[in-house]
Amino acid sequence: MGTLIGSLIVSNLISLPYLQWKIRKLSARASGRTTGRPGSKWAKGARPQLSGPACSSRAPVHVTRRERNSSGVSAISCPVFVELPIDVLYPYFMVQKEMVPAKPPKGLVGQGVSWYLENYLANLFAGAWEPQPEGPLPLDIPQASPQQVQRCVEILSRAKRPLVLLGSQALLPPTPSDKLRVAVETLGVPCFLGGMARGLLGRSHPLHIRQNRSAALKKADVVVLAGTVCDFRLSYGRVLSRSSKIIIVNRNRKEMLMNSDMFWKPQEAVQGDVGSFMVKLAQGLQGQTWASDWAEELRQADRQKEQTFREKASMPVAEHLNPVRVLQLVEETLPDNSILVVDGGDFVSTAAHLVQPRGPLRWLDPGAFGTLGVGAGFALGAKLCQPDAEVWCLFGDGAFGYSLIEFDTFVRHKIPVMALIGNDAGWTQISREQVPCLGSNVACGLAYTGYHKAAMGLGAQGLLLSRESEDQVVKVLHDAQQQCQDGHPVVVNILIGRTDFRDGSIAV
Ligand SMILES: Cc1ncc(C[n+]2csc(CCOP(=O)(O)OP(=O)(O)O)c2C)c(N)n1
Ligand SMILES: [Mg+2]
Repeated sequence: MGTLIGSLIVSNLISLPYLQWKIRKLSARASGRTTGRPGSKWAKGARPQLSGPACSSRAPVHVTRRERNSSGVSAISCPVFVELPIDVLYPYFMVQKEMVPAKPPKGLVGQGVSWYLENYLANLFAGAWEPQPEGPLPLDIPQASPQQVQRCVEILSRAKRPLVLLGSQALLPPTPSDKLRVAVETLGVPCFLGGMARGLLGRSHPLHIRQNRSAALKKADVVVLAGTVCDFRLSYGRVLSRSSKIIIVNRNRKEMLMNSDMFWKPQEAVQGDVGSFMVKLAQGLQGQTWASDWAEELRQADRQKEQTFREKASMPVAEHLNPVRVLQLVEETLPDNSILVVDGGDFVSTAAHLVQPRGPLRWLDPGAFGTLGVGAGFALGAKLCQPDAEVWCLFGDGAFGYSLIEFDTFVRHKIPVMALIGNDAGWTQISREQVPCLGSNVACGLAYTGYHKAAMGLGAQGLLLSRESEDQVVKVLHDAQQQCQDGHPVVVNILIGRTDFRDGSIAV
């Protein structure tokens, strides 16, 4: 914990001033995600007028506790923003000096105002000197009841084609990822892994299905949505079959029932901790097996899809490198101790199909809102919290525009992370639909900018991969790794051409 806090404070202090608000917040989020423990951003001087010493009185502690109590953040994990008013950021005597006149005023009005201000001050700091409980607040995590677990056990025991969709919430404490993995393996149900659950089963596990999720959901007779919600990613629930029995588990009731009774209907809606539920489910179904042809059918569909990826990887592209091939080579080269940070449009969505995180809590992406610009902050938090990990960042060139300048930070503070930029000279995910729809590429075009040179200008190492170095991809990746191991941040600028890999997928 000490290291975690130390790393966070360092990450908060070192990023460039004009980006620090955003970058600090993201690095705190990355630390929370990669360690499974809450990360907090220490925000001194969030705005110029707030700069100055942090308060030495107890008032901010008092305010923070009140906020935490009322916001109910313990049930689900999410970023929480707490803004401290300026008048409680400073010590009592400083505020008193600013607020209350030093000499008692003479006139009636002056005395009235003074009386009002003294009262106001007393209210503001009321209770600030009373002892407050130290340490984290006790968490209030809802749990599935034994009856709910039993009903789910019965539903699953009768299933012929069960399927589990595991999402980020499954990785929240208190269940350690190893225990969750054992539970999922014991359960023996084929599963799709999303968010921070990606990588839970390692590489090429027979229960881990990666492709054709919609088709699998249509065929499954029982689906367990374990920390996965029916938002746009599941087509608001429409992707589920009306004849399937749906079990949904989530700590948050509102999230759990999102779009239910409109496009889908749960058979069992369990408001509770996902990891603990999975462990209990596995215990309740110990010894149960399902016909192997269902899992085999899903694996066969995976193999077919992956064969089409191989074909796409070998297709010639009009110019530069084939991104599918490049990403396949990244997948082959990625070390076991890596953390992947992904930030961009089509390039990183392609990577999501081809590159596998090597373990749970090792994949950081922009999340449901797809907010570009998370890369550098995530990389900073990940590397500081897990210094022994190799942090590999996959960027689109458009997204990298938000993160380039943080290479200055990485250089100054000797934070060796690696950025691989899929440079297709554009906001391709947007132009892919904009051009056919509106007939114009306006605001989507970029240039084949020398990002490796820009990084070198900031003092980082820069490498270029282009058509001329087509047979050097793995070598250049190894060179980048070596430079990182020698303590340097590295940018590999990979010039890529166009493929049809992402045609037909969402482009917003
Ligand atoms: C902050 C932010 N701005 C805009 C968008 C919309 N958006 C989604 S993908 C994308 C294009 C990203 O371009 P790039 O990173 O180069 O990836 P590519 O699609 O070219 O591989 C844009 C602009 C967004 N998701 N977040
Ligand atoms: Mg691009």
